[in-house]
Amino acid sequence: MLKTKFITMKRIFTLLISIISLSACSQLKPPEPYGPVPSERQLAWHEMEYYMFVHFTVNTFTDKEWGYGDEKEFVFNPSELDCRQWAKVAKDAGMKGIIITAKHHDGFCLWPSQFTEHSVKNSIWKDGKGDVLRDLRQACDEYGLNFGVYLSPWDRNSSVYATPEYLTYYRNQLQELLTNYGDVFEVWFDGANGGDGYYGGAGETRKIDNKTYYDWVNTHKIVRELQPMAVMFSDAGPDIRWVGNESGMGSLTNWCLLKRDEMYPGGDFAGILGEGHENGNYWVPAEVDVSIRPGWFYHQNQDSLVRSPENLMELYYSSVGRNSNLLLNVPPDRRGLLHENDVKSLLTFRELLGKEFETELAKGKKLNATSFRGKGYEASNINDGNPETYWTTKDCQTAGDIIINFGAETEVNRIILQEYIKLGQRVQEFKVEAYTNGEWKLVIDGTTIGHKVIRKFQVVKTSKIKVTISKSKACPVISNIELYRAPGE
Ligand code: FUL
Repeated sequence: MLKTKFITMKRIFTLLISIISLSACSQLKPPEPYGPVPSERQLAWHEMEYYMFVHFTVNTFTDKEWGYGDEKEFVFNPSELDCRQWAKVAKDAGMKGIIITAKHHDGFCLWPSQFTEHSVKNSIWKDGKGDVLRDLRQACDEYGLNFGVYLSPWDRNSSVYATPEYLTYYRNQLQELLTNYGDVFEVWFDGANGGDGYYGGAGETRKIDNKTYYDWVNTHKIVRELQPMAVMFSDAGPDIRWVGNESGMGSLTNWCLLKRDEMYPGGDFAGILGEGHENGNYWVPAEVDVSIRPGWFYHQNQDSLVRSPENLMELYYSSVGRNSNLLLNVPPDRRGLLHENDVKSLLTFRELLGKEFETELAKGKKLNATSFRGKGYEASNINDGNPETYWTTKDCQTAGDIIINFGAETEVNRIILQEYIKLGQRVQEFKVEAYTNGEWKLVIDGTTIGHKVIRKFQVVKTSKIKVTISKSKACPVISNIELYRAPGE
């Protein structure tokens, strides 16, 4: 009798223990991913944030933006071409890679493609033995930069453009680029398409149907097969999307999500691309492409129109600061070098950027959250320098706040916020407040966060900053918050 009683009690006890540990366990499990999440290649791309675009071809020598396709190969003749100079400048400027126009709309190839005569192999440069892509690859390796290619789908030189045969030609070229030049981090598919051109001497207008002509699905397969880590850019993805303008403006509300199936490259979607789709079913983040000069290609008469370091800073805030990557075009001149004015501006901007984010103010300070998920998900994770840790709440909570206590009156005017995007983009609304004269005062408010948001505000002197996630699709997951006092007001 006593024995049975003992066994029953033991059973109840064991049951209780397992219920307790189960609920504790389930509470401490990380949140489930919400909605689409980035692929490994997209995560690597997000980390890059800022890299160089290089527009260089026959246009550099003919002073054009769009070559007609009839340019003689000999016009391409840089006197001092030095890809190492480009790479050194990119590195010193804090950039993480270079994407080059391997072929622009004029069809001229910067590498000796075996599928056309319209390339460097028939130029005077290096007696036709040169290969800009090879030189750039080597320079990128030397300076630890990633390497990417732009291969214009529109080809105004090709006699077969607008026929099915052109697709084979285009894909052959893509294959050359993706097999002979090492790892490629991004393949840039431009959206400009069709129109008049040389087309092997026909000199006519050729129109194609953007939706069907290029059969993108099968072209994409080539990239996936040959360069699995490369992201593909176009105005409709598949991996990275155009931001919808060429003026350097990312959107304040910026979802990394897109209803990609409803779109196609070269379509009329510019109005949608800034914000993306809140309920998009694919992860397709935005890239801001913009030139340091008015043109994409070098024109001597624009030497005095290079963006100032301060202007580049504005671009940085409106791109990287708005959950986008910044692809900044710096076109080499006829020597084949980045012009002195451009270099000066880039390097001064780099210095300014260093000063802007010199001392992080939240480091080592006391952090509190009104609520958090449990052990392992504390507020202190948002400032531990580890991108893999984060603060989050229980699954049922879709709002929450974190207070950063400086311990003394401190001047602040910049904030960086990051979501842990491996679990999806969740935050819909946030606000930042400062504790002044005994009350919380609004400093800034915003909508989406995503990979990164950097916001400026007027200097506040405060002992505490509160970051509130006021609306989120699911429990907010914040991996990083930084605060700064940048020079100036
Ligand atoms: C556009 C092109 O037409 C421009 O020439 C430039 O290459 C820009 C980046 O993309 O669509």
